[in-house]
Amino acid sequence: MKKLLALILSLTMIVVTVPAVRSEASTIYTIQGSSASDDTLVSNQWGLENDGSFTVETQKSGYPGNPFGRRNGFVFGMFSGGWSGNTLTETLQAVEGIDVNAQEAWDIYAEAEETREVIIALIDTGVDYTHEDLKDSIWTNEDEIPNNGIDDDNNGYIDDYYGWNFYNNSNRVYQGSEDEHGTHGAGTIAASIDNGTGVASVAGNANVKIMILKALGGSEGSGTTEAVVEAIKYAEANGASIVNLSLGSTEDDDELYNAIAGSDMLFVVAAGNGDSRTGIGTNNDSTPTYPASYDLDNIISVANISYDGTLDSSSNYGSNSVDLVAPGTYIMSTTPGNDYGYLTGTSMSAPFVSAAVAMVYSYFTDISLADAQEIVLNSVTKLDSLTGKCVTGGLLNVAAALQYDLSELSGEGWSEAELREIEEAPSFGFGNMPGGDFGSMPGGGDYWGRPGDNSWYSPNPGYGRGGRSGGGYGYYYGPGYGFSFSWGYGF
Ligand SMILES: [Ca+2]
Ligand SMILES: [Ca+2]
Ligand SMILES: [Ca+2]
Ligand SMILES: [Ca+2]
Repeated sequence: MKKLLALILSLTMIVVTVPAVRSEASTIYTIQGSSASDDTLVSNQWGLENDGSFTVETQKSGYPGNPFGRRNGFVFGMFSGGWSGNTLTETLQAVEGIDVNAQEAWDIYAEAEETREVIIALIDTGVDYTHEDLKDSIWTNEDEIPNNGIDDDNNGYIDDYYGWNFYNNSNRVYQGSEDEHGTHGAGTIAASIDNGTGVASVAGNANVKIMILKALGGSEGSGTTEAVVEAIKYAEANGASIVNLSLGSTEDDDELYNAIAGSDMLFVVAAGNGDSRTGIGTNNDSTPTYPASYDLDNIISVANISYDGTLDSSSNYGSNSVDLVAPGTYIMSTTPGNDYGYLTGTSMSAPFVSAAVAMVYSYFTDISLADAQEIVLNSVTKLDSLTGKCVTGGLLNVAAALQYDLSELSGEGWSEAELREIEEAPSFGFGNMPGGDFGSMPGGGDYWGRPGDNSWYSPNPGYGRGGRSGGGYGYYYGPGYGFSFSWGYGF
């Protein structure tokens, strides 16, 4: 029985990343007058500079199908005149100044006499590294000769020139359309600025490179924590200092915790997109999501602010466990095949912060990563709408971070990360199973079951684990047996 449980455990250690795609059709109006750069789509990027003209008209009427369509260009929600009647039209206008002050940040950074190269490991789906707006910002392993079938740098990975694919266990870090999520995040971090095409980004003109570590894939954008952990080890061994994790699960996992706790890298993590049944963000303080909610010094947890200056309704929050917010609603960025499109979710917010920390760490060449983290968190733009929603109560402000007075730094660091003992889960106990046939498993940790509450869960006392996010299944086990379904949510 124990061996079988171990097998179930290893098969169900799953983390997922799926953007919180909108289910309604929408029209985007952008009439911004002045562009911050000559990138053709930059007027759609309210997160960089927001003059208040960005507007989304939403028409709700059970529009079937994927509102993102083919995502060819920036025309979003291509519903035609054939679709009419019973529509509810809502218009939401942007609020000027709800942005990360990118233009000013670019100008400040450009004046630096000296910068250092910073590598951000993007542990996600793959990335289209041939994309016209990304190809100049992709890390390559200079000690590896590509395509010769030899592990030239002796790091255990053959021909890992662009990173590694831990999902398929190969060196092919771009697999096509399933790699949209990572490609989109990469564009927010470091799409080429002022190259006359596509989008701009936070750190596209900075000394920042993206290491592509594909750990998620398939139509659901899911993967095992084992793959994520291996990717973390690769990142640290091959020169990354910041890890972007736009992924998560309501299921806790000791190995993931230990990998982060034992690392000297900084992890920027999406706070999560709430409950898929209601579409409403949840409180990570009381309903943790992992790894965002781990109480570790080297984690920054990021929530999603909308263009009107309020927390997006789908975003998780937490006055103790979520650090700050960054733009995450209708974010325009790169998608596979030289394409561009909007996505929404905390997955879109985290890359803004990863890029910002990287810029700060690159710009101030003598500070530690913990210092860079402190600078970014202490230089947010505080907003009344965020009171009680996150630790800082503020929105990422990259320009303010680059103007930080270094004499204000506390000097406290976390360079020697320490492992925390993980308490072993009890093998029996009492408690209520969630109500209903399809109740969500409680977030994270161990769950104590009571016999007879829901007979198809388990006839015996035992404990379960939180259901996976992303609409898959959770599991429940104990001295008896059991299995339960859980509606999850994407990131
Ligand atoms: Ca601004
Ligand atoms: Ca190698
Ligand atoms: Ca080679
Ligand atoms: Ca561009």
